Amino acid sequence: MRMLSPSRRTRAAAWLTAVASGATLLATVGATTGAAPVRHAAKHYTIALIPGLTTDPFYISMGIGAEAAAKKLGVTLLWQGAPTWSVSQQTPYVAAMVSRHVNAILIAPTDVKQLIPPIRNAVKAGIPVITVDTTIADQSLLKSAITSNNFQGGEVAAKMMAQQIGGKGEVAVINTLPGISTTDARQAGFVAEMKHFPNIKIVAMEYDNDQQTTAETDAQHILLRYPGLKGIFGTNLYSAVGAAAGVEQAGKIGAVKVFGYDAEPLEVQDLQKGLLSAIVAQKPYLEGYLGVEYAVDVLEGKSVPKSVQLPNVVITRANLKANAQWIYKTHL
Ligand code: T6T
Repeated sequence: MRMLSPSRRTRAAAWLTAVASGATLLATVGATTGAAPVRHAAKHYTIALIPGLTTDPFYISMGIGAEAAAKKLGVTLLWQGAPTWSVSQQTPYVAAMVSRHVNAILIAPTDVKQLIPPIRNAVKAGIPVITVDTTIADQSLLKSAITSNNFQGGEVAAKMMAQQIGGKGEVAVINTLPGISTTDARQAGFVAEMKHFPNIKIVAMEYDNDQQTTAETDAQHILLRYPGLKGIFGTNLYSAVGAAAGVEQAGKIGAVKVFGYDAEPLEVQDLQKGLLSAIVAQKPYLEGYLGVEYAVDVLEGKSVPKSVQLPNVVITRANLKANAQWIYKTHL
């Protein structure tokens, strides 16, 4: 079984400590260092960014982008959230930001339905809400929903996998949890695209609860049941890295093609080792940056796009160098 790297454990521990102490985790901007802001918000605003989880390089990169925009605009950004993917842990952060009367909330909701009531409370309190990455089923509550083209990402993973396995064989999906807008869309895109390949059968779809170690055991179990398996699609970084580790443990590197989502350093290492065939990278920095810009626009009475889907970048070993800018950051 592969364990978390020491750096990831240290990072997670640092976040946990900060969250437990109720610390404000990011930027008090306005700003003491760096270049002068190029544009200032009319008033001094405080904007909250509640990520899906604080320990995930995807959301850390989003936080860095949000911080850059906050600095540019001269607003205060509060980056606070739970250390693991959890509706019950995320919900109190929304309530806390409402009590704190922040000017706007950016949030990556951990469930399409269950985060509707807390978001509705924020809206009732007069706080505009924008979703970043994931979203909720009731879009009428939102000023904007910024995400990646998740369905297309799933399709492209399926297309590449089909090509690499010669258009036939058994394949599997390892996903996080049902009820998450992003990963549901990736799975749907993958399934839809595989319909074009009549000789490919999706034999298993497992959920790992956003846990790398669960994804790893899921992969091992699937391989025991389907020893001839040709491919696995891991719909986010923990699913992908876990699936790759499971394939490695089973001694099936190369025989089973693993396609993953996201672009954190562990995935890049797996790509270099040949454990992952390709990764679908998102642009979390840009999502965070745009989120803060839109929040300020909304607060200043300007219109913003109701929905934004950023394009993905497919990274393979061959084009890794050229795409180094899209690799996620692990530290703020
Ligand atoms: O894939 C991202 C994000 O887009 C998804 O909503 C949840 O998982 C990640 O944060 C990666 O772990």
